[in-house]
Amino acid sequence: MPNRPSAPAVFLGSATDQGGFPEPSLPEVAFVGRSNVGKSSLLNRLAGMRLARVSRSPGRTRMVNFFEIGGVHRLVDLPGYGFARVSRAERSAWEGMVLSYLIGRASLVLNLLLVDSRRDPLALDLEAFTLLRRSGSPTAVIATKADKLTRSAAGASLRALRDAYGEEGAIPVISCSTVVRKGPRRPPPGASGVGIVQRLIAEKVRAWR
Ligand SMILES: Nc1nc2c(ncn2[C@@H]2O[C@H](COP(=O)(O)OP(=O)(O)OP(=O)(O)O)[C@@H](O)[C@H]2O)c(=O)[nH]1
Ligand SMILES: [Mg+2]
Repeated sequence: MPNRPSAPAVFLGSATDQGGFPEPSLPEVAFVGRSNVGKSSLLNRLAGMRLARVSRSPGRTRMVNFFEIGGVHRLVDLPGYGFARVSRAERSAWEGMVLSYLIGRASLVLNLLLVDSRRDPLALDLEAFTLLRRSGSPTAVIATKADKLTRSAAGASLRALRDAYGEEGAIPVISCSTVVRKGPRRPPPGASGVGIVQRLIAEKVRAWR
């Protein structure tokens, strides 16, 4: 998959339930993770353009958003979890929405669980991981914002996350950063992560059907 798709990336639409989801006619990659973890930022980097809204205030993505990339595959931005001030009803609405997408979606070829590199595995992340495993599609864990760590701290974080999620190498755990530093400075930790994720997506998309 080239860095910038030749055909444009387009927003297909948002939905909160199965009735609103597009036909499962192209392979799809789901982005799951805590609010503010960096889902929309990674999605935009992979699309090569600003498609999904990136915000400082958590909890902006409240629907399932579908983006089509080059007419070849789709990136699916799921609402974030774990933001403050959410009621029990809102939480179960979130779970219902995410499960209605994940379970039985024939076109789902890869789940990306995004977790913050700077934090130990959180209970909510482990719960989301369990949910993703129920989808029956392969999952990879993306450790985001690695640029905020020193190289050695980023290495230690990756080891801890591999212990928590890696299932002894069965689940890829990829350190990632979406910031682009200009100039001759050494690239930040995680700089090569976007390319690794891109190759993983390309592999799953190719293998579809
Ligand atoms: N330093 C750094 N900041 C990042 C990175 N990725 C995202 N951010 C910042 O983190 C904040 C949240 O990013 P989003 O991509 O909007 O996060 P999200 O997971 O889509 O959030 P919700 O839609 O609320 O669930 C923004 O201020 C981003 O600029 C990264 O790799 N490095
Ligand atoms: Mg978002």
